[in-house]
Parts: sequence; structure tokens; C-alpha cells
Amino acid sequence: MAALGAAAVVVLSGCSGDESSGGGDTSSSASSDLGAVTVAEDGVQEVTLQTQDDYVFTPDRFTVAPGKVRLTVVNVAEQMTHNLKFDEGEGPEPIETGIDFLAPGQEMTIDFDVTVPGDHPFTCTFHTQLGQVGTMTVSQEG
Ligand SMILES: [Cu+2]
Repeated sequence: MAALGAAAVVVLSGCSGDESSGGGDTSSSASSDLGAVTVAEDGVQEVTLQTQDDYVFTPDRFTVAPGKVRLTVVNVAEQMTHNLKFDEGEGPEPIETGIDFLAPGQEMTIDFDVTVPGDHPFTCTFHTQLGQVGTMTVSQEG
């Protein structure tokens, strides 16, 4: 009688045989699925980052393939407000979407497309000087 719900839960982990994640040394973090890229049924790549009361993105690097990206940032801080902006003119193509203001306890999701392989630096503009920066890598397709 209770078996119905169990099957749907386990599906998210397989990345459809794509080999493009080589070299990504996931430094043995036990923290759930932060930074892991999963592909939704509509083909959108979904990633979640977290911010805290320190000045770091957790994780501060992730890799996506060319295509649609849905990025969620969860601010679990009790005091700190953060944001997320891709550095203008730094990446291989402009990403104008960003998160302007993320109060403690808030989370926000943005959608954007990437087509060109390369590294996109991003930052919390409130705390750039404290080192709150990260990198989104767009991998080669195929
Ligand atoms: Cu910040």
C-alpha cells in the first residue's frame, strides 16, 4: 500500500550519460545537493547555491552545459543581505539577469541562457571586497 511515492524520488541523479563534468573535483562536501546541476523535464538545468552569514557562495563554482539555466540562491543567513551579479564584460557572453537583493531567509530564482563555453565570474556586489565571488563555467557541448 505504501509503495507509490517511493519511485519518483530517486530519478534526479543521472545526468543522461553526458561526460562533460570531468575535472570537477567535488571536494567531498556532505551538504546535500548544493551546486549539483540537475536537468528538469523541460530541459532546463537547475542549480542551487546558498549564502550564509559569511561572505561566500556555497559552492562558489559550478558547471553547466550550453542551454537554459535556472539558478536559485538561498540566503540562509540571519543577518546578512546578499545579491548575485555576473561580472559585466568578463564572461564569454553577457548575462544580464541577476539577483539584486536577497534578504536573510529569502531565496530567489533566475532563468537565463548560455551558449558560449567559458567562465563567467559572479559576485555579491555588497561583499566583493570581502571575497564573495564565484565562477560559473559553461562547458563545451558534446
Ligand atoms: Cu554578500
